[in-house]
Amino acid sequence: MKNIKKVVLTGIREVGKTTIINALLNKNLDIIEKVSPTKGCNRTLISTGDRSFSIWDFGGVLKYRLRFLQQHFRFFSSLDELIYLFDIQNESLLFESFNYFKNIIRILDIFYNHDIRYYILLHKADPEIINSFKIRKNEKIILTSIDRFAIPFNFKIFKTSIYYFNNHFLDNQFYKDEKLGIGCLIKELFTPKANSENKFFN
Ligand SMILES: Nc1nc2c(ncn2[C@@H]2O[C@H](COP(=O)(O)OP(=O)(O)OP(=O)(O)O)[C@@H](O)[C@H]2O)c(=O)[nH]1
Ligand SMILES: [Mg+2]
Repeated sequence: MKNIKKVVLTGIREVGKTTIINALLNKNLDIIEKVSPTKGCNRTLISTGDRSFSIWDFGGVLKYRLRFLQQHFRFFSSLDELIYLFDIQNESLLFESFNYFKNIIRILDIFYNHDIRYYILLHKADPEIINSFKIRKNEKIILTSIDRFAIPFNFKIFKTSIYYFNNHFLDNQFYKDEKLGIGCLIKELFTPKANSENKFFN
């Protein structure tokens, strides 16, 4: 039987979770499709060779977020990778986003403190604004909040955008290297090319 890894993509509403999954599935993004807010949680299976990933796309609307936290045993158990998205463009939602992040981390720390890979995406860092004052400022706000909160886990953090999407990696190393997970794949496909020098990490 295949070893299926469970990956959760989460964050508050409209941060771009479903769009990333659609890009991974369609393998190209000529146009960014309009997506509706995710209702509840959608699961997608991505298989490569002997490996399969069950990707859980958590709806970011408040009523679903409350359900995931209250019924965490249904949603967070047996987790292999957690990918948390912030919308780095939307300053007004950073506080709400960080609160949700803290709640998830607390639950994982208390109930599921095992071998999970953690990633934070500072998403919507689009090419034309990635170096702007606003993006740098929001990045600082998020990183400072994370530092203050003293997360008990080791996170990989990177700035991503759908506009960097590049599928050159899909059919190559990722499928051959059994150590690489979905967080690593997202980094490869959705960050500026210059970043991809430090390609492989765990
Ligand atoms: N500028 C910009 N917009 C993006 C990016 N990624 C996604 N979006 C847009 O953000 C909006 C929300 O995207 P979704 O993928 O539906 O967000 P979501 O996190 O799944 O939202 P919920 O299902 O409500 O939790 C859409 O209009 C996307 O086109 C990005 O990298 N940059
Ligand atoms: Mg969605």
